[in-house]
Amino acid sequence: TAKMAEFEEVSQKSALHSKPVGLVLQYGTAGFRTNANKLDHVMFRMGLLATLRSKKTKATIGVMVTASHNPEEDNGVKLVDPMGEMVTPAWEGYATQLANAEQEGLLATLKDIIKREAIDMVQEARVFLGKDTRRSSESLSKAVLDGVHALGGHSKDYGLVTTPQLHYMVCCQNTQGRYGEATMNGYYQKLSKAFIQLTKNVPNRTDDQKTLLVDGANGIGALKVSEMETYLKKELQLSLFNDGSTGKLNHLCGADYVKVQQRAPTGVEMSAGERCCSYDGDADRIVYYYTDSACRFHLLDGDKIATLISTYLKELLTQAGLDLQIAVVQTAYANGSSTRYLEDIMKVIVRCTKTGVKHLHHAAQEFDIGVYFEANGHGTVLFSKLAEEKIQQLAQDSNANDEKKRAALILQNTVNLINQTVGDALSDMLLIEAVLAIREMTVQQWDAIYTDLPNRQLKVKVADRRVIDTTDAERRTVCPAGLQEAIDTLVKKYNLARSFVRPSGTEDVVRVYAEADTQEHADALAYEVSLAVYQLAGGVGEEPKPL
Ligand code: G16
Repeated sequence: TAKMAEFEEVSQKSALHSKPVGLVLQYGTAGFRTNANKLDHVMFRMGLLATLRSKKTKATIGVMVTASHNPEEDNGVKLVDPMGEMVTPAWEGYATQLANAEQEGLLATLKDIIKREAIDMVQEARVFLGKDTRRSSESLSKAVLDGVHALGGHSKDYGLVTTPQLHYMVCCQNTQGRYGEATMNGYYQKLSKAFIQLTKNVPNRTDDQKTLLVDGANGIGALKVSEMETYLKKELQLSLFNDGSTGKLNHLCGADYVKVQQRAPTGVEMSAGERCCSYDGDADRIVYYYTDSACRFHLLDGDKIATLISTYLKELLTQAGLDLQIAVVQTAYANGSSTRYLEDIMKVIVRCTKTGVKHLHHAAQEFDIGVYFEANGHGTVLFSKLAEEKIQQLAQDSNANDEKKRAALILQNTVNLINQTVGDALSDMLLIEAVLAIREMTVQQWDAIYTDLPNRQLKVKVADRRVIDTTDAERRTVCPAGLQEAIDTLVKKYNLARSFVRPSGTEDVVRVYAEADTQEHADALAYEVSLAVYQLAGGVGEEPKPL
């Protein structure tokens, strides 16, 4: 039968992508991620899994080959569900089983998933594929295709795309074009049209306001923002740095570097007051920054972005007279000042979830308008069906007064500008630029909305980071014994202090976050908590040192 032939094909092809005996990988915050030379078998098997997922959902599934913010030597894979979301926890479980099955157990594991999910193997399958600019991405994406084809799935290879562009294509395909056209041209057209609509009526935008410095992290974002620029018809003029022509991916540049190090990337020529932004390695994150006349560096991270966008949306809702509930979703990394500002001054609902956009995305879906951003700059805005309908109705209502109608039209273009499938550096950048233009705000005025509490992030190496178990959206640890008590004691020494630790789901480290009233105190607390992790959670290598 056809089915038997397919299993035979899987058997033969999998031998060409064999698994190193004993290698065990965990499905992390955003899929599998490790050194690229350990991933060939994982890619082949994720091709198999995506095909099964497509048969199960009767929809197109996406596979993105990228390790995003990780160093060039790493790679990884992100799976995209039909509406452009991340795959569900049950399927993350299957992914783990499939990736870790020894060679001789692969078919049995595959058949087990087919049985448990009652998958109709005769059903057609379609997988969209994308990859970032890493050297290893080329051969690893071929391994994915081998997996798809072994199970008889159809494939469309988009080649070099950003992660959010692939999410977008999957969503367009599965909504039969209602979300947009599943081509690069369709993506650029939709975003640029909305951006031009939003900015064209802003009076007297100066050249300075239309200019933005972009750090492309030497990755895929640099390529794609250059492609998009021609569509923007000079309404936004970009100076691109770290475009990948010479520098190394994510090395001393990119959103993660800028956020964690709290300093400008290398290779960007910025003068005082100029607006700059950095993408990460697959362009799903963005952070903004500038230096002031005293050469001090100012970071505008995901929290500042969420505040800017939610303030803007709230104002528009008021002007439009629309009664829609707006909420902001953050993680434990959100700066305490941002949470206080959102709750106390802005009076919006704030939710906190575990790290990982998949968690934030789901929490944001519970509201009419859910703005979600991780402090690292990963985020977007979700509009419920009801919210989109109300906005549209008002925009078309001939009886509505001018102010209401104008606000509704702005909201409508804003919806079109946002990539609702996942955080998207290009879309977020255009949104931020549009908001600053419409509200006639400078980057300094945006920065002044609230003042960040000084903070510090550190990494600690331990023998096995799984010994750390957390609760309360990762704000407290329950294992190993004594660690939370140690953190509590240390936090009490400082004013306005807060600290937590969690195992990273993308790197082999434990992450430590601390904030306090001064930078010295935040640094001291981060160091002391790192030392506690090192001592109580099996630290390896050099002991942490004071900063
Ligand atoms: C991924 C996830 C993000 C997460 C980040 C760091 O980002 O998509 O949600 O914040 O990893 O995760 P962790 O602290 O567990 O290492 P990216 O941009 O690297 O794909």
